[in-house]
Amino acid sequence: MEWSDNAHGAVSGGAARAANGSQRARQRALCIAALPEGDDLSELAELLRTAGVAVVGELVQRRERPHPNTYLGPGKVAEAKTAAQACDANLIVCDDELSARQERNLEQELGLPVVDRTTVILDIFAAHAGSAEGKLQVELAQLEYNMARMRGLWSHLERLGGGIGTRGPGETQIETDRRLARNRIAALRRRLEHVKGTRAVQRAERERAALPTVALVGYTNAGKSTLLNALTAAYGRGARAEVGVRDRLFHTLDPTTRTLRLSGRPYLLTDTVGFISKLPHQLVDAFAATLEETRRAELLVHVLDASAPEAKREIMQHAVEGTLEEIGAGESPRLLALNKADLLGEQARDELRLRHPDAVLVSAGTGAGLERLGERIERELAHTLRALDLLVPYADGGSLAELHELAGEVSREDTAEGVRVHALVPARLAERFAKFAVA
Ligand SMILES: Nc1nc2c(ncn2[C@@H]2O[C@H](COP(=O)(O)OP(=O)(O)OP(=O)(O)O)[C@@H](O)[C@H]2O)c(=O)[nH]1
Ligand SMILES: [Mg+2]
Repeated sequence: MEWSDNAHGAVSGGAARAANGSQRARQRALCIAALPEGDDLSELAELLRTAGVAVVGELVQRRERPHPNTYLGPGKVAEAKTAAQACDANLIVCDDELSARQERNLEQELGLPVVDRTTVILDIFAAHAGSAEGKLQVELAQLEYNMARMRGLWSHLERLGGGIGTRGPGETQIETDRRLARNRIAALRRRLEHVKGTRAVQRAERERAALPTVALVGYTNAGKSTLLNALTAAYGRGARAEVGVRDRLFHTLDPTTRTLRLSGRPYLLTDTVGFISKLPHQLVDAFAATLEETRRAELLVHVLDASAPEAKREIMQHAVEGTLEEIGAGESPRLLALNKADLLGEQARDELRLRHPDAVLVSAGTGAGLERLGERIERELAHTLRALDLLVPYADGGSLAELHELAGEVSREDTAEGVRVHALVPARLAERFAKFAVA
Protein backbone atom coordinates (compact mmCIF):
# COMPACT_ATOMS: atom_id res chain seq x y z
CA MET A 1 0.00 0.00 0.00
CA GLU A 2 1.31 3.37 -0.93
CA TRP A 3 -0.31 5.36 1.81
CA SER A 4 -0.38 4.61 5.47
CA ASP A 5 -3.67 3.99 7.17
CA ASN A 6 -4.48 7.45 8.37
CA ALA A 7 -7.11 6.60 10.92
CA HIS A 8 -5.00 8.44 13.47
CA GLY A 9 -3.96 11.24 11.25
CA ALA A 10 -0.47 10.04 10.43
CA VAL A 11 0.87 11.15 7.11
CA SER A 12 2.93 9.21 4.68
CA GLY A 13 5.01 11.01 2.16
CA GLY A 14 7.05 8.97 -0.24
CA ALA A 15 6.67 8.20 -3.89
CA ALA A 16 4.24 10.28 -5.86
CA ARG A 17 1.27 8.33 -7.05
CA ALA A 18 1.83 9.88 -10.41
CA ALA A 19 -1.25 9.59 -12.52
CA ASN A 20 0.57 10.55 -15.64
CA GLY A 21 3.39 8.10 -15.79
CA SER A 22 6.69 7.95 -14.05
CA GLN A 23 7.79 11.52 -14.45
CA ARG A 24 7.30 13.78 -11.51
CA ALA A 25 3.75 15.06 -11.60
CA ARG A 26 3.38 18.79 -11.90
CA GLN A 27 0.73 18.89 -9.23
CA ARG A 28 1.45 16.93 -6.10
CA ALA A 29 -1.40 16.91 -3.66
CA LEU A 30 -1.70 16.37 0.03
CA CYS A 31 -5.31 15.32 0.61
CA ILE A 32 -7.00 16.43 3.77
CA ALA A 33 -10.38 15.62 5.28
CA ALA A 34 -12.36 15.92 8.45
CA LEU A 35 -14.40 12.76 8.38
CA PRO A 36 -16.64 10.88 10.72
CA GLU A 37 -15.63 7.29 11.47
CA GLY A 38 -15.72 4.98 8.48
CA ASP A 39 -15.20 7.16 5.43
CA ASP A 40 -11.92 7.29 3.61
CA LEU A 41 -10.21 9.31 0.92
CA SER A 42 -10.18 6.72 -1.83
CA GLU A 43 -12.83 8.47 -3.89
CA LEU A 44 -11.00 11.79 -3.73
CA ALA A 45 -7.88 9.96 -4.88
CA GLU A 46 -9.87 8.57 -7.84
CA LEU A 47 -11.10 12.04 -8.70
CA LEU A 48 -7.56 13.37 -8.60
CA ARG A 49 -6.28 10.50 -10.71
CA THR A 50 -8.94 11.41 -13.27
CA ALA A 51 -7.81 15.05 -13.08
CA GLY A 52 -4.17 14.06 -13.57
CA VAL A 53 -2.97 15.10 -10.13
CA ALA A 54 -0.62 12.92 -8.08
CA VAL A 55 -1.52 12.17 -4.49
CA VAL A 56 1.60 12.29 -2.33
CA GLY A 57 0.05 12.07 1.11
CA GLU A 58 -3.13 12.22 3.08
CA LEU A 59 -4.21 13.44 6.45
CA VAL A 60 -7.54 12.64 8.03
CA GLN A 61 -8.96 14.10 11.17
CA ARG A 62 -11.79 12.18 12.75
CA ARG A 63 -14.40 14.71 13.72
CA GLU A 64 -18.13 15.02 13.30
CA ARG A 65 -18.07 18.52 11.88
CA PRO A 66 -15.28 20.50 10.23
CA HIS A 67 -13.83 23.47 12.09
CA PRO A 68 -15.75 26.60 11.00
CA ASN A 69 -12.64 28.73 10.44
CA THR A 70 -9.92 26.37 9.35
CA TYR A 71 -11.76 23.16 8.41
CA LEU A 72 -9.23 21.06 10.37
CA GLY A 73 -8.69 21.80 14.03
CA PRO A 74 -5.73 24.10 14.90
CA GLY A 75 -3.44 21.25 15.95
CA LYS A 76 -4.18 19.35 12.77
CA VAL A 77 -3.48 22.38 10.61
CA ALA A 78 0.03 22.54 12.05
CA GLU A 79 0.40 18.82 11.40
CA ALA A 80 -0.73 19.32 7.82
CA LYS A 81 1.93 21.94 7.30
CA THR A 82 4.69 19.60 8.42
CA ALA A 83 3.19 16.79 6.40
CA ALA A 84 3.01 18.87 3.23
CA GLN A 85 6.69 19.70 3.56
CA ALA A 86 7.64 16.10 4.32
CA CYS A 87 5.94 14.77 1.20
CA ASP A 88 6.88 17.77 -0.93
CA ALA A 89 3.32 18.63 -1.84
CA ASN A 90 2.60 21.77 -3.84
CA LEU A 91 -1.16 21.60 -3.47
CA ILE A 92 -3.63 20.86 -0.71
CA VAL A 93 -6.86 19.18 -1.72
CA CYS A 94 -9.78 18.99 0.66
CA ASP A 95 -12.45 16.27 0.40
CA ASP A 96 -15.28 18.70 1.20
CA GLU A 97 -16.60 21.92 -0.16
CA LEU A 98 -14.81 24.68 1.77
CA SER A 99 -16.28 28.01 2.68
CA ALA A 100 -14.35 30.95 1.27
CA ARG A 101 -13.19 31.71 4.80
CA GLN A 102 -11.94 28.18 5.47
CA GLU A 103 -10.10 28.14 2.19
CA ARG A 104 -8.46 31.52 2.76
CA ASN A 105 -7.42 30.67 6.30
CA LEU A 106 -6.03 27.30 5.29
CA GLU A 107 -4.01 28.84 2.47
CA GLN A 108 -2.60 31.39 4.84
CA GLU A 109 -1.65 28.85 7.48
CA LEU A 110 -0.26 26.25 5.11
CA GLY A 111 1.41 28.54 2.61
CA LEU A 112 0.12 26.43 -0.28
CA PRO A 113 -2.82 26.68 -2.66
CA VAL A 114 -5.89 24.91 -1.32
CA VAL A 115 -8.45 23.38 -3.64
CA ASP A 116 -11.69 21.75 -2.55
CA ARG A 117 -13.65 18.77 -3.81
CA THR A 118 -16.12 20.94 -5.67
CA THR A 119 -13.34 22.61 -7.62
CA VAL A 120 -11.88 19.21 -8.52
CA ILE A 121 -15.24 17.94 -9.78
CA LEU A 122 -15.89 21.14 -11.73
CA ASP A 123 -12.44 20.85 -13.25
CA ILE A 124 -13.06 17.28 -14.41
CA PHE A 125 -16.35 18.32 -15.93
CA ALA A 126 -14.60 21.18 -17.71
CA ALA A 127 -12.02 18.80 -19.14
CA HIS A 128 -14.61 16.25 -20.29
CA ALA A 129 -17.31 18.50 -21.65
CA GLY A 130 -17.67 17.78 -25.34
CA SER A 131 -20.84 19.33 -26.69
CA ALA A 132 -21.43 23.05 -26.92
CA GLU A 133 -24.16 22.73 -24.34
CA GLY A 134 -21.97 20.75 -21.95
CA LYS A 135 -19.21 23.35 -22.19
CA LEU A 136 -21.61 26.18 -21.47
CA GLN A 137 -23.11 24.32 -18.55
CA VAL A 138 -19.74 23.68 -16.95
CA GLU A 139 -18.50 27.19 -17.49
CA LEU A 140 -21.63 28.54 -15.89
CA ALA A 141 -21.22 26.24 -12.90
CA GLN A 142 -17.57 27.22 -12.49
CA LEU A 143 -18.30 30.92 -12.74
CA GLU A 144 -21.08 30.75 -10.21
CA TYR A 145 -18.94 28.81 -7.81
CA ASN A 146 -16.04 31.21 -8.18
CA MET A 147 -18.26 34.28 -8.03
CA ALA A 148 -19.28 33.40 -4.51
CA ARG A 149 -15.65 33.29 -3.46
CA MET A 150 -13.90 35.99 -5.46
CA ARG A 151 -10.64 36.72 -3.76
CA GLY A 152 -6.94 36.21 -4.37
CA LEU A 153 -7.69 32.79 -5.82
CA TRP A 154 -6.19 33.37 -9.19
CA SER A 155 -2.79 34.53 -8.01
CA HIS A 156 -1.78 31.16 -6.63
CA LEU A 157 -3.09 29.36 -9.65
CA GLU A 158 -0.89 31.55 -11.76
CA ARG A 159 2.06 30.46 -9.69
CA LEU A 160 1.22 26.87 -10.44
CA GLY A 161 0.96 27.62 -14.12
CA GLY A 162 -2.20 25.75 -14.99
CA GLY A 163 -3.54 22.52 -13.66
CA ILE A 164 -6.54 21.78 -11.55
CA GLY A 165 -8.87 24.69 -10.92
CA THR A 166 -7.38 26.76 -13.70
CA ARG A 167 -9.28 25.48 -16.68
CA GLY A 168 -12.27 27.36 -17.95
CA PRO A 169 -13.24 30.75 -16.72
CA GLY A 170 -10.30 31.02 -14.32
CA GLU A 171 -7.83 32.55 -16.69
CA THR A 172 -10.19 35.18 -17.94
CA GLN A 173 -11.18 36.19 -14.47
CA ILE A 174 -7.70 36.98 -13.29
CA GLU A 175 -7.99 40.53 -14.57
CA THR A 176 -11.69 40.92 -14.42
CA ASP A 177 -14.05 41.96 -11.71
CA ARG A 178 -17.37 40.79 -10.40
CA ARG A 179 -19.32 42.89 -12.82
CA LEU A 180 -17.68 41.28 -15.81
CA ALA A 181 -18.24 37.86 -14.30
CA ARG A 182 -21.89 38.67 -13.81
CA ASN A 183 -22.19 39.81 -17.41
CA ARG A 184 -20.59 36.60 -18.52
CA ILE A 185 -22.99 34.56 -16.41
CA ALA A 186 -25.93 36.37 -17.97
CA ALA A 187 -24.53 35.78 -21.46
CA LEU A 188 -23.98 32.10 -20.73
CA ARG A 189 -27.54 31.75 -19.46
CA ARG A 190 -28.84 33.30 -22.66
CA ARG A 191 -26.76 31.02 -24.84
CA LEU A 192 -27.88 28.02 -22.84
CA GLU A 193 -31.50 29.04 -23.29
CA HIS A 194 -30.83 29.20 -26.99
CA VAL A 195 -29.19 25.77 -27.11
CA LYS A 196 -31.99 24.45 -24.97
CA GLY A 197 -34.39 25.76 -27.57
CA THR A 198 -32.76 23.55 -30.18
CA ARG A 199 -32.79 20.67 -27.73
CA ALA A 200 -36.49 21.19 -27.26
CA VAL A 201 -36.90 20.98 -31.02
CA GLN A 202 -34.97 17.72 -31.09
CA ARG A 203 -37.04 16.42 -28.23
CA ALA A 204 -40.22 17.41 -30.01
CA GLU A 205 -39.09 15.33 -32.95
CA ARG A 206 -38.51 12.40 -30.71
CA GLU A 207 -41.82 12.92 -29.02
CA ARG A 208 -43.44 12.77 -32.37
CA ALA A 209 -41.98 9.32 -32.49
CA ALA A 210 -43.41 9.04 -28.95
CA LEU A 211 -41.51 5.94 -28.00
CA PRO A 212 -41.30 4.86 -24.37
CA THR A 213 -37.99 5.98 -22.89
CA VAL A 214 -35.60 4.34 -20.46
CA ALA A 215 -32.80 6.34 -18.81
CA LEU A 216 -29.70 4.73 -17.36
CA VAL A 217 -28.79 6.56 -14.17
CA GLY A 218 -26.21 5.85 -11.52
CA TYR A 219 -23.02 6.74 -9.76
CA THR A 220 -20.10 7.70 -11.93
CA ASN A 221 -18.13 4.68 -13.20
CA ALA A 222 -21.00 2.25 -12.43
CA GLY A 223 -20.98 1.04 -16.03
CA LYS A 224 -23.88 2.97 -17.56
CA SER A 225 -22.22 3.56 -20.92
CA THR A 226 -20.99 -0.03 -21.05
CA LEU A 227 -24.55 -1.17 -20.38
CA LEU A 228 -25.94 1.11 -23.09
CA ASN A 229 -23.48 -0.39 -25.56
CA ALA A 230 -24.20 -3.95 -24.43
CA LEU A 231 -27.97 -3.52 -24.54
CA THR A 232 -28.00 -1.86 -27.92
CA ALA A 233 -25.60 -4.47 -29.30
CA ALA A 234 -27.92 -7.20 -28.07
CA TYR A 235 -31.20 -5.49 -28.86
CA GLY A 236 -30.35 -2.65 -31.19
CA ARG A 237 -30.53 -2.61 -34.91
CA GLY A 238 -27.74 -1.82 -37.31
CA ALA A 239 -24.23 -0.72 -36.49
CA ARG A 240 -23.89 2.40 -34.38
CA ALA A 241 -20.76 4.02 -33.02
CA GLU A 242 -20.15 2.87 -29.48
CA VAL A 243 -20.47 5.26 -26.56
CA GLY A 244 -17.12 5.97 -24.93
CA VAL A 245 -16.32 3.86 -21.90
CA ARG A 246 -13.43 4.47 -19.57
CA ASP A 247 -12.34 3.65 -16.08
CA ARG A 248 -12.38 7.23 -15.00
CA LEU A 249 -14.95 9.39 -13.29
CA PHE A 250 -17.42 11.50 -15.24
CA HIS A 251 -16.46 10.13 -18.60
CA THR A 252 -19.92 10.77 -20.01
CA LEU A 253 -21.33 14.28 -19.83
CA ASP A 254 -23.62 14.46 -22.79
CA PRO A 255 -26.67 12.26 -22.96
CA THR A 256 -26.76 9.74 -25.78
CA THR A 257 -29.98 8.14 -26.91
CA ARG A 258 -30.24 4.87 -28.80
CA THR A 259 -33.01 2.65 -29.98
CA LEU A 260 -33.54 -0.58 -28.15
CA ARG A 261 -35.74 -3.37 -29.48
CA LEU A 262 -37.51 -5.65 -27.07
CA SER A 263 -39.75 -8.28 -28.64
CA GLY A 264 -39.16 -6.33 -31.81
CA ARG A 265 -40.72 -3.15 -30.39
CA PRO A 266 -38.64 0.02 -30.30
CA TYR A 267 -37.83 1.86 -27.08
CA LEU A 268 -35.44 4.71 -26.49
CA LEU A 269 -32.50 4.19 -24.15
CA THR A 270 -30.55 7.18 -22.82
CA ASP A 271 -27.14 7.20 -21.16
CA THR A 272 -26.71 10.07 -18.70
CA VAL A 273 -24.10 11.92 -16.70
CA GLY A 274 -22.96 10.06 -13.59
CA PHE A 275 -23.72 11.23 -10.08
CA ILE A 276 -21.37 11.42 -7.10
CA SER A 277 -21.57 12.13 -3.37
CA LYS A 278 -21.49 15.86 -2.65
CA LEU A 279 -22.23 16.67 -6.28
CA PRO A 280 -21.82 20.45 -6.52
CA HIS A 281 -25.16 22.25 -6.58
CA GLN A 282 -23.95 24.53 -9.32
CA LEU A 283 -23.54 21.50 -11.55
CA VAL A 284 -26.99 20.16 -10.83
CA ASP A 285 -28.42 23.56 -11.74
CA ALA A 286 -26.28 23.97 -14.81
CA PHE A 287 -27.13 20.48 -16.05
CA ALA A 288 -30.84 20.87 -15.39
CA ALA A 289 -31.62 20.88 -19.09
CA THR A 290 -29.60 17.75 -19.77
CA LEU A 291 -31.08 16.04 -16.76
CA GLU A 292 -34.51 16.70 -18.12
CA GLU A 293 -33.99 13.58 -20.21
CA THR A 294 -33.88 11.69 -16.96
CA ARG A 295 -36.96 13.36 -15.58
CA ARG A 296 -39.01 12.59 -18.64
CA ALA A 297 -38.12 8.92 -18.91
CA GLU A 298 -40.85 6.37 -18.22
CA LEU A 299 -38.35 4.14 -16.44
CA LEU A 300 -35.04 4.75 -14.71
CA VAL A 301 -32.61 1.87 -14.65
CA HIS A 302 -30.40 2.60 -11.67
CA VAL A 303 -27.02 1.05 -12.46
CA LEU A 304 -25.07 0.21 -9.33
CA ASP A 305 -21.53 -1.17 -9.17
CA ALA A 306 -22.22 -4.38 -7.27
CA SER A 307 -18.53 -5.13 -6.96
CA ALA A 308 -17.97 -2.20 -4.60
CA PRO A 309 -17.77 -2.94 -0.89
CA GLU A 310 -21.12 -2.82 0.86
CA ALA A 311 -20.51 0.47 2.70
CA LYS A 312 -19.45 2.20 -0.50
CA ARG A 313 -22.38 0.67 -2.37
CA GLU A 314 -24.79 2.16 0.11
CA ILE A 315 -23.16 5.57 -0.12
CA MET A 316 -23.39 5.43 -3.91
CA GLN A 317 -26.99 4.28 -3.87
CA HIS A 318 -28.02 7.08 -1.51
CA ALA A 319 -26.12 9.68 -3.48
CA VAL A 320 -27.97 8.65 -6.63
CA GLU A 321 -31.36 8.59 -4.93
CA GLY A 322 -30.69 11.99 -3.36
CA THR A 323 -29.69 13.49 -6.68
CA LEU A 324 -32.75 12.04 -8.40
CA GLU A 325 -34.90 13.72 -5.74
CA GLU A 326 -33.06 16.95 -6.31
CA ILE A 327 -33.68 16.98 -10.04
CA GLY A 328 -37.33 16.11 -9.63
CA ALA A 329 -37.13 12.47 -10.70
CA GLY A 330 -37.57 11.04 -7.22
CA GLU A 331 -40.94 9.52 -8.02
CA SER A 332 -40.06 8.00 -11.40
CA PRO A 333 -40.41 4.23 -11.68
CA ARG A 334 -37.08 2.63 -10.90
CA LEU A 335 -35.37 -0.66 -11.67
CA LEU A 336 -32.13 -1.53 -9.92
CA ALA A 337 -29.43 -3.16 -12.08
CA LEU A 338 -26.57 -4.59 -10.03
CA ASN A 339 -23.74 -4.38 -12.53
CA LYS A 340 -20.24 -5.90 -12.66
CA ALA A 341 -21.62 -9.15 -11.29
CA ASP A 342 -18.78 -10.91 -13.11
CA LEU A 343 -16.43 -9.61 -10.44
CA LEU A 344 -18.35 -11.38 -7.68
CA GLY A 345 -18.23 -14.93 -6.38
CA GLU A 346 -21.30 -17.12 -6.29
CA GLN A 347 -21.82 -16.46 -2.59
CA ALA A 348 -21.67 -12.69 -2.98
CA ARG A 349 -24.16 -12.89 -5.81
CA ASP A 350 -26.56 -14.91 -3.67
CA GLU A 351 -26.27 -12.40 -0.85
CA LEU A 352 -27.07 -9.57 -3.23
CA ARG A 353 -30.11 -11.40 -4.56
CA LEU A 354 -31.39 -11.80 -1.02
CA ARG A 355 -30.74 -8.20 -0.16
CA HIS A 356 -32.25 -6.78 -3.35
CA PRO A 357 -34.95 -9.24 -4.43
CA ASP A 358 -36.33 -6.79 -6.99
CA ALA A 359 -33.01 -6.03 -8.63
CA VAL A 360 -31.46 -7.65 -11.69
CA LEU A 361 -27.88 -8.89 -11.50
CA VAL A 362 -26.04 -8.13 -14.72
CA SER A 363 -22.63 -7.83 -16.22
CA ALA A 364 -22.48 -5.24 -18.95
CA GLY A 365 -18.94 -6.51 -19.50
CA THR A 366 -19.71 -10.17 -20.18
CA GLY A 367 -23.35 -9.81 -21.19
CA ALA A 368 -24.59 -12.06 -18.39
CA GLY A 369 -28.09 -11.19 -17.20
CA LEU A 370 -28.87 -8.86 -20.09
CA GLU A 371 -31.72 -11.03 -21.24
CA ARG A 372 -33.42 -10.84 -17.87
CA LEU A 373 -32.81 -7.11 -17.73
CA GLY A 374 -34.44 -6.75 -21.14
CA GLU A 375 -37.44 -8.75 -19.95
CA ARG A 376 -37.77 -6.69 -16.80
CA ILE A 377 -37.58 -3.40 -18.74
CA GLU A 378 -40.28 -4.69 -21.03
CA ARG A 379 -42.48 -5.67 -18.14
CA GLU A 380 -42.01 -2.33 -16.38
CA LEU A 381 -42.98 -0.55 -19.56
CA ALA A 382 -45.95 -2.75 -20.40
CA HIS A 383 -48.29 0.03 -19.30
CA THR A 384 -46.96 2.28 -22.07
CA LEU A 385 -48.36 -0.08 -24.71
CA ARG A 386 -51.86 -0.48 -26.02
CA ALA A 387 -53.38 -3.59 -27.59
CA LEU A 388 -55.03 -2.94 -30.94
CA ASP A 389 -57.40 -5.05 -33.02
CA LEU A 390 -57.40 -3.76 -36.54
CA LEU A 391 -58.61 -4.47 -39.99
CA VAL A 392 -56.21 -2.97 -42.49
CA PRO A 393 -57.07 -2.89 -46.19
CA TYR A 394 -54.63 -4.75 -48.43
CA ALA A 395 -54.04 -1.57 -50.36
CA ASP A 396 -52.61 0.17 -47.28
CA GLY A 397 -49.21 -1.46 -47.23
CA GLY A 398 -47.68 1.61 -45.58
CA SER A 399 -49.78 1.27 -42.44
CA LEU A 400 -48.98 -2.43 -42.22
CA ALA A 401 -45.28 -1.73 -42.48
CA GLU A 402 -45.56 0.95 -39.81
CA LEU A 403 -47.38 -1.45 -37.54
CA HIS A 404 -44.63 -4.00 -37.92
CA GLU A 405 -42.05 -1.34 -37.19
CA LEU A 406 -43.79 -0.21 -34.01
CA ALA A 407 -45.23 -3.42 -32.70
CA GLY A 408 -42.55 -5.90 -33.57
CA GLU A 409 -44.35 -9.21 -33.50
CA VAL A 410 -47.80 -8.85 -34.98
CA SER A 411 -50.37 -11.60 -35.25
CA ARG A 412 -52.20 -11.31 -38.56
CA GLU A 413 -54.83 -13.15 -40.47
CA ASP A 414 -55.74 -12.53 -44.08
CA THR A 415 -59.45 -12.14 -44.66
CA ALA A 416 -61.58 -11.15 -47.62
CA GLU A 417 -61.89 -7.52 -46.41
CA GLY A 418 -58.27 -7.04 -45.49
CA VAL A 419 -55.69 -8.05 -42.91
CA ARG A 420 -56.96 -8.66 -39.37
CA VAL A 421 -54.18 -7.57 -37.04
CA HIS A 422 -53.63 -7.86 -33.32
CA ALA A 423 -50.69 -5.79 -32.13
CA LEU A 424 -49.20 -3.99 -29.11
CA VAL A 425 -48.06 -0.48 -29.96
CA PRO A 426 -46.91 2.51 -27.90
CA ALA A 427 -50.08 4.04 -26.48
CA ARG A 428 -49.10 7.49 -27.65
CA LEU A 429 -49.07 6.27 -31.24
CA ALA A 430 -52.23 4.20 -31.11
CA GLU A 431 -54.27 7.11 -32.49
CA ARG A 432 -52.63 6.68 -35.87
CA PHE A 433 -54.39 3.38 -36.33
CA ALA A 434 -57.76 4.35 -34.89
CA LYS A 435 -59.41 4.37 -38.30
CA PHE A 436 -58.70 0.64 -38.70
CA ALA A 437 -60.11 -0.37 -35.32
CA VAL A 438 -62.63 -3.21 -35.17
CA ALA A 439 -65.02 -3.50 -32.27
N1 LIG B 1 -15.70 -6.14 -14.78
C1 LIG B 1 -16.62 -5.31 -15.28
N2 LIG B 1 -16.28 -4.06 -15.60
C2 LIG B 1 -17.25 -3.24 -16.08
C3 LIG B 1 -18.59 -3.69 -16.27
N3 LIG B 1 -19.31 -2.65 -16.75
C4 LIG B 1 -18.46 -1.61 -16.85
N4 LIG B 1 -17.22 -1.96 -16.46
C5 LIG B 1 -16.03 -1.08 -16.43
O1 LIG B 1 -16.26 -0.01 -15.54
C6 LIG B 1 -15.63 1.18 -16.03
C7 LIG B 1 -16.65 2.30 -16.15
O2 LIG B 1 -17.56 1.99 -17.17
P1 LIG B 1 -18.45 3.10 -17.90
O3 LIG B 1 -19.44 2.38 -18.74
O4 LIG B 1 -17.59 4.12 -18.53
O5 LIG B 1 -19.17 3.74 -16.63
P2 LIG B 1 -20.18 4.98 -16.59
O6 LIG B 1 -21.18 4.64 -15.54
O7 LIG B 1 -20.68 5.27 -17.94
O8 LIG B 1 -19.22 6.11 -16.05
P3 LIG B 1 -19.28 7.71 -16.25
O9 LIG B 1 -19.71 8.02 -17.63
O10 LIG B 1 -17.88 8.11 -15.99
O11 LIG B 1 -20.25 8.21 -15.21
C8 LIG B 1 -14.99 0.81 -17.34
O12 LIG B 1 -13.63 0.54 -17.12
C9 LIG B 1 -15.75 -0.43 -17.76
O13 LIG B 1 -14.99 -1.27 -18.59
C10 LIG B 1 -18.90 -5.06 -15.93
O14 LIG B 1 -20.03 -5.54 -16.04
N5 LIG B 1 -17.89 -5.80 -15.44
MG1 LIG C 1 -20.47 6.90 -19.09
